[in-house]
Amino acid sequence: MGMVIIDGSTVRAFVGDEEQFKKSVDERFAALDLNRDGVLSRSELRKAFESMRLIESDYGVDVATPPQELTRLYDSIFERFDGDGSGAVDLEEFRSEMRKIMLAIADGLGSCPIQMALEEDDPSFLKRAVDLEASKLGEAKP
Ligand SMILES: [Ca+2]
Repeated sequence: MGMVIIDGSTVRAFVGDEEQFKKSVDERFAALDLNRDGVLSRSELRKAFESMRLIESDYGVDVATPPQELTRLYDSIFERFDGDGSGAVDLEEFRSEMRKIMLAIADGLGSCPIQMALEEDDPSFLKRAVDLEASKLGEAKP
């Protein structure tokens, strides 16, 4: 486990890197589409959020949250993702909502860096953002 410093610009650079961001989001979508029907169902999306740890870190939910409340929360997230109300989230909807969420995180972080503990194989998008920044810094060195 390593400690990394992350701020809004790290996240914004990741979202702004069309190729990297799209690749990360598309990979995640494919991994989450468990029955491979090309869309995310309510339960697939719920699993997504459980695995991404976005809920704990970004929605401020702690482990003591009652199950009914969590279900309500996941329902409201699903409805946000399912922009056209079709009952399933397609890749376009997933991309656009992930972009909004990451930008909201960036705004939340602002220019005030926070220290985060990340596992080397951490699957979160924040880890991707940090890796991308690190690789760019690496390239900039003589
Ligand atoms: Ca599916």
